[in-house]
Amino acid sequence: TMNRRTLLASASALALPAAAFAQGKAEFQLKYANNLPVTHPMNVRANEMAAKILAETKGRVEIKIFPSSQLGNDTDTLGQVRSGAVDFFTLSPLILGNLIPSAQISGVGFAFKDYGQVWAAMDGTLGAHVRKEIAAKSPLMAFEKIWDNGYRQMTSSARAITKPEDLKGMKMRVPPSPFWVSMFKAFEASPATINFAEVYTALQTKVVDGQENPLAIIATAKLNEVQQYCSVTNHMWDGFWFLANKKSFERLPADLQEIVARNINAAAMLERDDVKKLNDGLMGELKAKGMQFNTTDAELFRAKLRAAGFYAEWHKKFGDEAWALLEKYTGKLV
Ligand code: X2X
Repeated sequence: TMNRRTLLASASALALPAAAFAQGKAEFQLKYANNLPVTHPMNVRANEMAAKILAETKGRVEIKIFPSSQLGNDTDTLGQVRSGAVDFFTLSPLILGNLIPSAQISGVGFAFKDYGQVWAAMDGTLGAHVRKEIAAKSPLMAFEKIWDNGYRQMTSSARAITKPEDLKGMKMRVPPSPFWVSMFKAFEASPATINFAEVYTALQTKVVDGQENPLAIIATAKLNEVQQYCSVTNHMWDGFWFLANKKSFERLPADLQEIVARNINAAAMLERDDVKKLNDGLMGELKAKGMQFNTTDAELFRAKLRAAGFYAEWHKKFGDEAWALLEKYTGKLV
């Protein structure tokens, strides 16, 4: 039998406010699913956020967190949040692209030069444009502040990727998103869409040779155990829209909606700081664990995308108006 200490330790490892959920007495019990390990800042901040919401609503709103794709992979969970079986879900704008194609615009390769541009755009009119599309064209809504994932880097078990030619024919895992497939086809890699829940195993069994993710994910999901090389490409920025099933959220009285929304957005701001610090500081730690790093010349990769017609194709798909919203923050892209 578990003693009290073991119980507490396992409860905190699951990132659940144990006392509240053990009782399950809240008037509104909401499920929040995500695809990341409990140790990632997203879950650390979400856990604090849920505790604050429980306290501020005097126990009326309980948010139960399901990390690590416990309720299913991203494709399944997107279905569940659409139907209302799950109430909240954090998802990359690019995977959301399966439902709302225009959401993918924040993933354009080498678009945002720095975080100044990222937050100006996503907290500004580009983000507002995407959130409006989500609310208008799906049963979902996105809270105002997007959560950070970070700038993505390429890893491989086959060879170091130092120039675009190294990607030629390489079996690369990409998240399930038309935009990601298009980008890695433009690099002449051989992209395979695999949900994050299956990535570690796919890399371990060499179903694919490589993948791309920010260092915070590589470290917390321990992908360095199955990937030897890491190429600092910063080929795109990625975030997570904090999505709600509209009906679930609207069931809450207005005063509770305000408390929930305010705490979700405040947690996003804290998570952004954590993720930036983590991504900036992890290279040394991963090197010490045996990962080999190399730098790359971004202009070579960008030129490859340009030559493949990647920017022209997506400019056309997103349309002039949306593309202008992006370039308002990034400057001319091509
Ligand atoms: O699936 C991924 O690679 C991840 C964790 O970065 C996303 O959710 C997009």
